[in-house]
Amino acid sequence: MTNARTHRAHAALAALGGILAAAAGLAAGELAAAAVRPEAAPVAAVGEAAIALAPVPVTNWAIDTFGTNDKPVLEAGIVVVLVLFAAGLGLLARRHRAAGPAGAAAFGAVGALAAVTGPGARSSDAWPSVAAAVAAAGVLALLAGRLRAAPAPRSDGAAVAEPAAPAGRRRFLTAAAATAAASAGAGLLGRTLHSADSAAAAASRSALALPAADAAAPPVPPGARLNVPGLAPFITPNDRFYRIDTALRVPRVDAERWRLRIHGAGVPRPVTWTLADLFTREVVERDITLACVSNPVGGTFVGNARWLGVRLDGVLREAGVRPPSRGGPADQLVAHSVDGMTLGSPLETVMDGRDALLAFGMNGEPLPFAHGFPVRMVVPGLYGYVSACKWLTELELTTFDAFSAYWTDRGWAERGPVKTQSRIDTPRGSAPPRAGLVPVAGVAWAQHTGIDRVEVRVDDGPWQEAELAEEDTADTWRQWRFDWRAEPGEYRLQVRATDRGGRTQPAEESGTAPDGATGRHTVTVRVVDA
Ligand SMILES: Nc1nc2c(c(=O)[nH]1)N[C@H]1C(S)=C(S)[C@@H](COP(=O)(O)O)O[C@H]1N2
Ligand SMILES: [Mo]
Repeated sequence: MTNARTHRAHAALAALGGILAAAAGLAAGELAAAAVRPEAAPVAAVGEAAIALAPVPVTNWAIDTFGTNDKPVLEAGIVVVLVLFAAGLGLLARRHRAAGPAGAAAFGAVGALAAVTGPGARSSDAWPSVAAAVAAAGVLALLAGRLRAAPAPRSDGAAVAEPAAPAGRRRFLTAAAATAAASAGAGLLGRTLHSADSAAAAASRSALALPAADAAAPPVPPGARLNVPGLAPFITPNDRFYRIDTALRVPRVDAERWRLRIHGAGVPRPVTWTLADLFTREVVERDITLACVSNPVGGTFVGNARWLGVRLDGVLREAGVRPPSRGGPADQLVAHSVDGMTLGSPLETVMDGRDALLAFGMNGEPLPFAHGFPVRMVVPGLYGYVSACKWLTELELTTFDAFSAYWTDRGWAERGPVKTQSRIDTPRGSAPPRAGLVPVAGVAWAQHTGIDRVEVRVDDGPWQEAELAEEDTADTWRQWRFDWRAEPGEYRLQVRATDRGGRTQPAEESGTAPDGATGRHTVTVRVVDA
């Protein structure tokens, strides 16, 4: 082997040592997290912190770019940074014995800090990161020590013929292989312990028999569904329903262990409910369209489902809660989730008689884990971020002055009534329509107000009225269609909706922050020869 090649090989081994030390750290962290709390695992904790600290434009960019994959992309990014850092640390540790422990401590401190400052964190959440740092430092010391026994060639280029070198390298490789195996084993064990918990939760979900509705929703009127290929289905299937939340790992709550506590300002009778308690109340079924404030004009963060649950106002009233208009001291209802998230709703709105629900069923099955199993809130007419708390565990009565919820803290509006919106689902760029009669179709929504008119415009032509599908309820979106006689060419199609209050969507375009996007969805369509 030439001198330079030996040198490179030695450096590669040192970098490998660093990476293996990091792997051992992560595995130890994973194992400790299984004992403490899955969210406290170092990568998960750093990921949660990154989500919490990211400025709103960055989160929006991530959601726009990666959609629902934003979280795996983030975790992968953290691991890549860690691997690079660890490789560098491995190189440094060849010369400086203190580098390994110092670097591991630094990373452990970042993990621990992220873990204890996350939403819903406890001080014990630091332990997995501490365990990770100790394991990483120990492994790095061991591997770097072995490598020092296999010294690199002198940089003056003098020939090396140190008999110890091959033996040292062999000992390094043995230790490296043992570390890799032990890390894989510990990591797997951690994951297995974690998945035993989630298996119990999954079993509780499969075993759950939803109660029948005392007040069933009438069937969706046949006229509410327009049969146009490419148009979003009137009811969004659960596996196609958008998902927006900050949870890197979807919380899996065991239905048997679930509790809902109601307490706070003006609650004379704080109560704690189990799922079985909720099931004994009057069970209602409602079709409600849920929309995200981060939905850009024309976007897909909106879906319509048939929810099964109990009325939120009834549950609150039973606990003695009065809305501000009846002299109650609280004006904000803060929903807490098992992962520490807080969402604040205007109490007056959720108690004004609309069908605000504590929902446990979604389209005929228990809520999927990703959509809040076992119980979430759904409030028609409010964006999800101020109402639709998933994995709900606590309802706290307070005031907007006294408490600022998670998104409000990050610059989003304190109150989030939905804005009237419409979307063109077809035609869209991918499949150019043929000249002739082209069906243009989409959905429009103004929950709890209702949609009264949808109009379409071709280029700068006049606004033309679209055909509206029959309304299911004022809380659901409404499909529409417009038959367009089109010649070959390129066109701009635009849509606007008018709600039951007579308000037409404004032309002014504004971004999603702080209180929801405005503007009219516009698509460019190329019509080809028939
Ligand atoms: N616990 C928890 N609940 C949450 C969120 C969250 O991050 N954590 N996100 C909210 C937001 S911003 C929206 S738009 C809706 C989305 O609900 P979905 O994922 O079921 O579509 O959930 C809301 N409930
Ligand atoms: Mo949202």
